[in-house]
Amino acid sequence: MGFDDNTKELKLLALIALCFVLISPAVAYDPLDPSGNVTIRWDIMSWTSDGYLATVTIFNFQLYRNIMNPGWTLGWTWAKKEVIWTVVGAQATEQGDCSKFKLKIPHSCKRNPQVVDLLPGAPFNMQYQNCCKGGVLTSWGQEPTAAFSAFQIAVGQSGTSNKTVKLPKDFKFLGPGPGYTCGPARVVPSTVILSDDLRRKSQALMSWNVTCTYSQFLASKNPSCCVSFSSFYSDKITPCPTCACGCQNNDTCVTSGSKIPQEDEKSAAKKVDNPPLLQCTHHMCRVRVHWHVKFNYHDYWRAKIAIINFDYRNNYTQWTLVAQHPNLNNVTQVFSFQYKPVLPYESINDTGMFYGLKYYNDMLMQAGPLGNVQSEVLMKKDKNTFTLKQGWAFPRKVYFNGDECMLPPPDSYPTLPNSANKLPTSVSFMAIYVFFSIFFHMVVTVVQ
Ligand SMILES: *[C@@H]1O[C@H](CO)[C@@H](O)[C@H](O)[C@H]1NC(C)=O
Ligand SMILES: *[C@@H]1O[C@H](CO)[C@@H](O)[C@H](O)[C@H]1NC(C)=O
Ligand SMILES: *[C@@H]1O[C@H](CO)[C@@H](O)[C@H](O)[C@H]1NC(C)=O
Ligand SMILES: *[C@@H]1O[C@H](CO)[C@@H](O)[C@H](O)[C@H]1NC(C)=O
Ligand SMILES: *[C@@H]1O[C@H](CO)[C@@H](O)[C@H](O)[C@H]1NC(C)=O
Ligand SMILES: *[C@@H]1O[C@H](CO)[C@@H](O)[C@H](O)[C@H]1NC(C)=O
Ligand SMILES: CC(=O)N[C@H]1CO[C@H](CO)[C@@H](O)[C@@H]1O
Repeated sequence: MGFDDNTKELKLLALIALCFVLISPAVAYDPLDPSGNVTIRWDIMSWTSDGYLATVTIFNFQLYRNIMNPGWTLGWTWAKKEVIWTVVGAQATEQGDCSKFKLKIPHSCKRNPQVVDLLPGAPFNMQYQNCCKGGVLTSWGQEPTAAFSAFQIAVGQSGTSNKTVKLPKDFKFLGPGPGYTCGPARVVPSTVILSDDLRRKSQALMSWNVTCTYSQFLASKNPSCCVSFSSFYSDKITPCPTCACGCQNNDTCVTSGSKIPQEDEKSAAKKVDNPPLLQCTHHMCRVRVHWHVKFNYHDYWRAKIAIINFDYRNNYTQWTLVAQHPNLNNVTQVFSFQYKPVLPYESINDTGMFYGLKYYNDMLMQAGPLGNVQSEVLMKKDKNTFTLKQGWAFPRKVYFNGDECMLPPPDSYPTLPNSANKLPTSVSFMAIYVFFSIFFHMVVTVVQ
């Protein structure tokens, strides 16, 4: 039982996914995280003489797409002539024209304000609960308690009751780059807020939600990462496709080993939204993921995964790697990364998320000798499906930080040599192991 049903189900799901892709490439839909979204919730906590005081909370409900350095920016357009008197735990990027005000000057008079988070360590009187993360949010799958952020906003000239207040319009979320599309604000049942000691519930006077979804297609027309393959049974390395991430910038790249200009290092330290400064490669990607089929034991097999950064200007904090492979339903052990299954459809357990260990390798350093992280995955074979033939041992899909990476074309995967049908003896196993460990190291460090 089950096998036929499963394949039918798989085919159906694939068909549905394909339809989504074909009908609307620009619509944000990620088959591995179908309900992934960023939700912005406004809770009016009190009415004031000319407006209200609200807590705005941003939730990153995406399973594996984090909001990276330099963080989120939230923008909207006021429905009336509202002004922002104060913001606590964040700040508007521009004050705008407040010349109409004489005594008390608002924080921002822009009709379409943009708000950014404060940096960690902001002065105490400017902090708000769950604020001040430099706009960085982990993904919900990684760490829900670090996947949301809040600030308080005092709004004037807005109406002072739930009948007269108008919802802001045209929300824009940058996280940190483009790619997100926000729906309209919708009034929702008032949020019930639990006090810190969990002993008192209070209720917002009015709440509304805005939901934003991500589309890689809107973010960039080229991928930002690519995948290369190798295996213990072949000396052929399948490199990333040429120009996998576009070759438009190949005249501004830096050849490996040359000195990075001093100013660049300085501006890099300022944590502004730096355009990448890439090492010259044939793929021109910011990140390459290498999947090496390392060992074939009797009941288990082992893959080695390396992630290599080619960008001299950006570290990846709290990076995530998602891989889809049919054998990920039987992961036995993951070395030096954390691992969590991603289960978009209850019945199919073929996708998982890898991420770094805190303070050890949760930051992928800028390009250079430290710009890589590595792991090994041990999987229990299902004797009915396991094979080294036809590239079965390689992942079907790979995402880095929520963006899908370009895979090599399937006909270029390492293939089994004809003689490999005989399993080597355990003595030569050891030799092969040593040889390919060295070989893998070469692949990671030398091959670009
Ligand atoms: C946003 O994500 C949350 C958590 O996964 C989910 O409950 C909610 O339905 C999503 N919202 C939309 C509009 O998809
Ligand atoms: C507005 O507030 C009144 C009481 O303050 C409440 O009865 C009513 O349901 C609220 N309306 C909405 C749309 O929240
Ligand atoms: C509004 O957002 C909050 C927080 O994300 C969520 O718990 C709630 O279910 C949302 N309400 C609706 C109606 O989407
Ligand atoms: C740069 O890209 C162009 C195609 O866009 C290609 O013709 C050229 O050879 C590339 N140059 C280098 C140095 O890779
Ligand atoms: C990356 O992080 C390291 C260690 O925190 C820091 O020294 C370096 O300046 C950072 N590089 C960039 C480009 O932000
Ligand atoms: C999915 O696979 C993982 C191992 O990779 C296993 O721990 C987990 O229990 C599986 N979950 C389901 C629902 O099958
Ligand atoms: C060989 C083996 O252990 N296979 C298991 C893989 O995982 C699925 C469910 O996750 C089990 O049903 C298999 O028995």
